[in-house]
Amino acid sequence: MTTAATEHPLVRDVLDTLEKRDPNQPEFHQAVGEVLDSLGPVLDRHPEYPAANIVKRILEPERALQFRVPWQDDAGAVHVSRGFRIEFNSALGPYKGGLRFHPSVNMSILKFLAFEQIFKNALTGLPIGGGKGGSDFDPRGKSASEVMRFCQSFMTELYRHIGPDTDVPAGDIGVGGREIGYMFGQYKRITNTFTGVLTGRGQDWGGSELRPEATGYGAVYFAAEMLAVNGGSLEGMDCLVSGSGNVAQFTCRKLIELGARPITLSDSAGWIHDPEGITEEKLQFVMDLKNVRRGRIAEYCEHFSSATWSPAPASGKANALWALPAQAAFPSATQNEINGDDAAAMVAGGVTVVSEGANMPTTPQAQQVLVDGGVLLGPAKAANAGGVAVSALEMAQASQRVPWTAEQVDEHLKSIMRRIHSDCLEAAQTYGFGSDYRHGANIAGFKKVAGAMLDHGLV
Ligand code: NDP
Ligand code: 2IT
Repeated sequence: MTTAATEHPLVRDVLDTLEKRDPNQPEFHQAVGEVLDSLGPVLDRHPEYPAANIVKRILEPERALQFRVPWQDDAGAVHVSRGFRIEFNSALGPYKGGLRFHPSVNMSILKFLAFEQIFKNALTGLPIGGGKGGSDFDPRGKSASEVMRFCQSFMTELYRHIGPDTDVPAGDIGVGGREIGYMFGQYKRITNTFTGVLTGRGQDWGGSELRPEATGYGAVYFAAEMLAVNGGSLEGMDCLVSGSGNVAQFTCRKLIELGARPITLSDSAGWIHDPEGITEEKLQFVMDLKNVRRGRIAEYCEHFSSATWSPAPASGKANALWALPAQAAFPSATQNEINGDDAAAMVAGGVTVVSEGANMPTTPQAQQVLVDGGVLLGPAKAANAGGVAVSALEMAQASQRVPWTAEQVDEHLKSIMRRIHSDCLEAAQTYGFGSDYRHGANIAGFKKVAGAMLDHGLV
């Protein structure tokens, strides 16, 4: 990216060094570029940050672990997957962030996710540092016992690096309640402790009410906040939703509750368009399909004749899902799922608000097209922070050994999303970025972390 901000001499130097040192980490460079793009005016106004070399320090993970995960399939064949945990920054609290199990997982993807997590977690206002981990293990097509053996082997190494006051993983792509259960069981067995070491636990064994719902609900609350500032609301809007996993499902549920109409869902094989709208009844079908039977979203069309299915485009190509006429969009699948062409199609199709449920779903080009097109763009580190925020509330409940009601958690979630929204807007305005939430999120998150790093001295 070459904007005025990345031309700040310090920022340019940092980016050049990063690209030379880690040439094979494009997703990490992209995530770093996005944050640095906002920091020019901050560094000019706060000489204490350059003086302490905060930018270079913040780009280096405190610890990046990679380990071997051997496991056996049901036929007895031996496999070896790679396990990772990036403990990126603990200035604000224990490392906190999800685990992703997907064949694409590598150091670059996990470093981008862990880096984003630092600022997202700072925005929640709760005491959590930034981390991320996972494996290139592919859960698709594996039996429950294969998944269990894999999770146990993964935790047999990971357990020594984590702890309720050290590093608290949770779910992400390919890791939901089932996997958290298997990993928690193994951690408990090895350490003989029952603690809040993982979040997203089952509600009978320490999990918070509304943690499964929190990311999707939070992304919808954030969109509602952005619209409210401009006198609008989600009611009556047709909404494009991608993905069909945890985030997409609960995004749909909250949209339906608020009187909006989700009309699309997708998975790695393709996407469905239901112009009559995805209702709560249809969503129940999707939840059973995806969470229990673990099938493809194409099956939706066999049950609901109003819908059509289209195959996923080749990697990097435009996705016609984003070209459908609609007023709001909630990308909730994966990184870089919206490119510049998709963004142009969204603007042409009438989209006025985008709330990023997935992490880094829009390329830098797409973001620029959306912002230039007058679209309200809620960046991932703000818009999807509801999930990790409720994870931090789960940690609080684990420390208290007292569960909260769903109403209490929802009230906290709503007020956290409202405050993140206003903090982003205020930071953007203070540093000359108008109402650009991307810059606001980066600046508000960065300043909290940088301030704590200064307070802690050179560590
Ligand atoms: P799930 O595993 O529950 O669902 C992921 C969905 O995205 C599935 O529909 C999956 O399709 C699809 N998908 C995954 N990878 C790809 C790909 N490479 N190409 C196309 N489709 C893909 O994960 P979540 O819903 O938890 O996560 C979705 C996004 O939200 C991720 O970016 C994650 O980092 C982010 N996020 C999640 C949070 C959480 O609390 N879970 C919190 C904040 C952000 P298929 O079914 O075919 O695999
Ligand atoms: O990207 C994310 O914020 C998550 N996957 C949730 C992390 C968490 O610790 O709940």
